[in-house]
Parts: sequence; C-alpha cells; structure tokens
Amino acid sequence: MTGLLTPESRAAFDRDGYLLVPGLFSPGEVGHLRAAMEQDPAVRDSLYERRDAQGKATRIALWNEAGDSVYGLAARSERVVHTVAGLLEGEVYHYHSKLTAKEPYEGGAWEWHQDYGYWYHNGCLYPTMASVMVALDRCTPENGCLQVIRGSHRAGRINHSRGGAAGEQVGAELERVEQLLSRHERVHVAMEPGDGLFFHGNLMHRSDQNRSPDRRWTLLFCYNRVDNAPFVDGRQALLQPLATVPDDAVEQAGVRLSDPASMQFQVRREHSSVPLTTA
Ligand SMILES: O=C(O)CCC(=O)C(=O)O
Repeated sequence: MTGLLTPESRAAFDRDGYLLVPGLFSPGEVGHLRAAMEQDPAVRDSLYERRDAQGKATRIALWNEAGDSVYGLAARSERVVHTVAGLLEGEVYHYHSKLTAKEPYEGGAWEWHQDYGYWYHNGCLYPTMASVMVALDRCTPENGCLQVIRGSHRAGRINHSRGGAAGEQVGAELERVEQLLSRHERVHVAMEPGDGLFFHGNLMHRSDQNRSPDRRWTLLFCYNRVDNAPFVDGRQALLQPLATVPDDAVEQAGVRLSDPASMQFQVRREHSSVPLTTA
C-alpha cells in the first residue's frame, strides 16, 4: 500500500526528507479539525509551554492514543497511514499526536532539532519514524512556519542537549547544524490550512517566533514502524495496533471531541494557563 505516493514523490522524500501534499485535508475537514482543537477541553487542559532561547513560549499538547475524535480519525485515515507506511516501507503504528500552537505576537520558536533526536532516547532503535504536520491555520514565514534543512535526514541522528542556545528545549548540536546549513538548502515550508507535510524522523527542522497578528496552529501525527517498537518502557506509546479508517471518516465525524480517559494525554507541571485564541 502506498497511499498518495507516486514513484516521483517517493523518490523526492528519499532525497529531501520531506514531502508537501497540498490539500491533504479538504476545507470542510480542516474546519472540523480546527474546531475540535479549539473546543476540546482535554487538549486545553494538557497544553504546556516550551520556552525558546529568548524566553518566548511555544505551546504543545501531546497524546499517545489516536482514539475516535475527529483528529484521531484523521491520524488513522487511510490516506495518511498508507502514505507513511509507503514512505517508511513497512507497517506503522501511531506513536503520538500533538497540537503545536503559536499565538499571535506571542508564540515562541522551536529550535533546530530532529524528532528522532528525542525518540532515540525512548528506545526506538532505528529512525524508521515520520511525522505528518497538518496546517490548521495558514503557515507563513511571518507567523513561524516550519523550516527544514532539505536532505539533512541523510546525516543520521545528531546529538541533542537541553539548554544553551535551545532555551528550555532540547536542541541539536549547533556545530553540526551549521555544517548542515552550509551544505544544504534551508526551506521555509509555507502551508495553507489542510496541507500536509510528511517528514522523516531525522529531518532537521525548526520554526521562528510568531511576530505576526495571525495565529499559527498545526497538528502533528507521528508514526513508528511496527518492527521498531521501543525496547524500553516509558511514558511514550508502546506498540498498539493501528486500526485505519476510510478517508471519509473525518468528514462524517464532524467536530467529534476526544474521550480523554482513553487518549493518554501528557500532562506536565508547566501547564499553560494563558487563554487560547480562536482563529
Ligand atoms: O510546530 C512547530 O513549528 C514545530 C514542532 C516540532 O518540531 C515538534 O513538535 O517536534
């Protein structure tokens, strides 16, 4: 099963480490996803903040179980899951999902990192892992769209550490990031609501502060290959079968919220009390 892939897009992912799929979700579907994120009390109650090097906070909510909410169905939709399985060349399961929220003028930066730079420490042996970023709002260089270093996934995993230039965040070794930037193109990935960015676990990425009046929220669905399940127990999701749903499930569900008891939201001490904006 290859989902939305063609031989050309498959080759582009291998070369670049990412693949942008315009209109992965329709305007109606992304409307449901956005409304669910704005209304779901479980999402709001689990939001926490990560300060960047300049002390500006970017906000995140994270849950391990995909579940039956409209955003769980999107994470389980055939178009997404089969595409990720095609890119990673094997059966995948849902690793976790996240909302990353940058409020107008307030939202902080994400410092350079690779997702596998974190996930390695959760006991995943291989970088056969990928994320799908779905734009809930328009994402532009001004409001802090994702930036990627094209082809950087081919450098393999780079060491990450907390603090210093990464603020409260865990950032990649800067000397290596600079070397990557001197050899590869840095791309600002502008996205319209509903666009999907598939990217490899070793792709180096970051995003700037939101210095604009426009909110920037994105949903991220993350996957691991079934044969790469963590070899240690931790708070991250262990292997669970991923039941895919037909592509029309998202439209059919409407603004269906989560059942927090079964979703395993991560709640942190540094819970965010700042009110959320609605777009
Ligand atoms: O939302 C963003 O700009 C980046 C989020 C990210 O890189 C992450 O959650 O690992």
